[in-house]
Amino acid sequence: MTKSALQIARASYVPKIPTVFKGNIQIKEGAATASVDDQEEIKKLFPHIYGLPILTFVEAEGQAGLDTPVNVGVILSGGQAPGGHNVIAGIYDGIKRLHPESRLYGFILGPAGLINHEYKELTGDIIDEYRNTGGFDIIGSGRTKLETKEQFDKGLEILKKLNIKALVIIGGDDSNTNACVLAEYYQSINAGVQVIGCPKTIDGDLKNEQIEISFGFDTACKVYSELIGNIERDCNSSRKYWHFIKVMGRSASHIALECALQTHPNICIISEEIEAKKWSLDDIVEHIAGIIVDREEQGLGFGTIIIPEGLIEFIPAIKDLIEELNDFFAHSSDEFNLVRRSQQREYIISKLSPKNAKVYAGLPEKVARQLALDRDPHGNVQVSMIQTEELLSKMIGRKLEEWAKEGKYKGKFSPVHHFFGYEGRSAAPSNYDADYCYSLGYAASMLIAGGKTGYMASIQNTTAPADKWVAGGIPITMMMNMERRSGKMKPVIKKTLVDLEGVPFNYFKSQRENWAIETDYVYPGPIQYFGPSEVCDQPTKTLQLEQKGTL
Ligand code: FBP
Repeated sequence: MTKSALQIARASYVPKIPTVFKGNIQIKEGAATASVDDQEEIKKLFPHIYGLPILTFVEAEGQAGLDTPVNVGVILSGGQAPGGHNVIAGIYDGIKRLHPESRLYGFILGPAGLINHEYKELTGDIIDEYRNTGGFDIIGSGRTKLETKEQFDKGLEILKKLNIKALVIIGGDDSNTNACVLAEYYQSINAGVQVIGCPKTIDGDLKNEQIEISFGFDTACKVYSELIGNIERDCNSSRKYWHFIKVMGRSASHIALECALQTHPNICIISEEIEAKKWSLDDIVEHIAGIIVDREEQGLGFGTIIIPEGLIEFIPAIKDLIEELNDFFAHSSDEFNLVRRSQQREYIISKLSPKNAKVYAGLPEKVARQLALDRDPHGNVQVSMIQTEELLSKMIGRKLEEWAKEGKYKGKFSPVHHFFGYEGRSAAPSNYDADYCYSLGYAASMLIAGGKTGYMASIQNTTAPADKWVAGGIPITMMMNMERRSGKMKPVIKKTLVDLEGVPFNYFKSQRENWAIETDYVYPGPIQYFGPSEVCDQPTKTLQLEQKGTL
């Protein structure tokens, strides 16, 4: 593999870790826990792993290590997120420290690798090639949903063959939900395999009181913010374009909010607020068009707008429609696939309730088609395929034309579209993600040594210097509630959306009117890996506001 000079220099970066990892470790157990909601149902579904205590690692006296080696399997699940390779490096170093003959096996291309028995041993040489690098290419990732007993049993065959005592599943809320179901199953049949989860997703929605951030969010937001800053500078130079920038985040608007906090765009839409205010698509269009007119009146015929990828699903009327479409496709996709493409739209309209049929019929052809595309394996609409940025700019263009006829707008509206998603998901991890991920992996190995299952590795207090970070494990059942998925009620980890009462959103709200008119752009520049800590080690603005209340 040919490497750039930066890659070579970066390979020797030693992640900063909590002090507790430097000595011998003991596990301190907290009180029994309960799920975040629907306690009775969750308890019934997870009788063997429900109510486990929160675990914290503390320094211990005596000898570290295990008497016998421990073989561990690892799976990367779902979308890429910067730092995944460091989680694996942390697991590797952790289990080697526990016993030098321990082995690590990676399952290829996500959960499918476990089911299909496709794996490779991750030796020291391989791990060294991937330290501090972006992407998931060390073993690849995939979105196969681990959910059936047949899959679990098939997986167990290869785990037994390789003498694997623990499986680490690195994934988002859905993948960690599946990790929890798998942990329960293996425990119920005394399979002798522990299952540990790790919180991954650039979307930032796998977080709660115990899991303060999912890995990859930090780096991805910094990459997008660099690009948004570059666009802002360009648009402030030519002063003629309105840039519509859609940023990833399947559901929650955490990425959009963080990028706004970093770059001060003229407009940033937060889906959760749209839902709370019950705004229609037309309301959003009028709002944005209104700001465009206000800026035009001050001679500022340009601007930047950040749009969260998941917006469409938060517009109440479209949300209802999508729910009905999801149920429809969960039960009737075979039948639908037999319908000719030219007749599919009419066919869907004929199957929907009158209210949703009307909303669907009113959508532009392209968006209607995008809403009817295949769901992901978890039954979700693939929002990254929906061109919301174009939909909005077209509707805004029409609105401005109307207003121009009425003499309310005199400018020339020239939109430019961008979608930042894949650009940031496999970026080389920032110092924060490199440190956080390595520590998560190391924590996973210590949970394995402690014989734990059904836990997610956790690292807290990450706005403090790394030596003060607090490491441990959180029972996954604690994060669960019941939700409707593909037409059925299922136990799932509760996604955390942007909190409209929270400090980050309220800080943004207090600034946005100013940013709309004043052109107060911030140009964050590229992630820095070498240099002073205040340049290289800063956590996200969201986390700083959440933990310190101020920037
Ligand atoms: P995860 O939740 O699996 O981390 O993936 C998140 C994400 O990057 C979303 O932001 C985006 O909507 C989606 O993946 C895109 O999926 P795909 O990788 O299948 O194109």
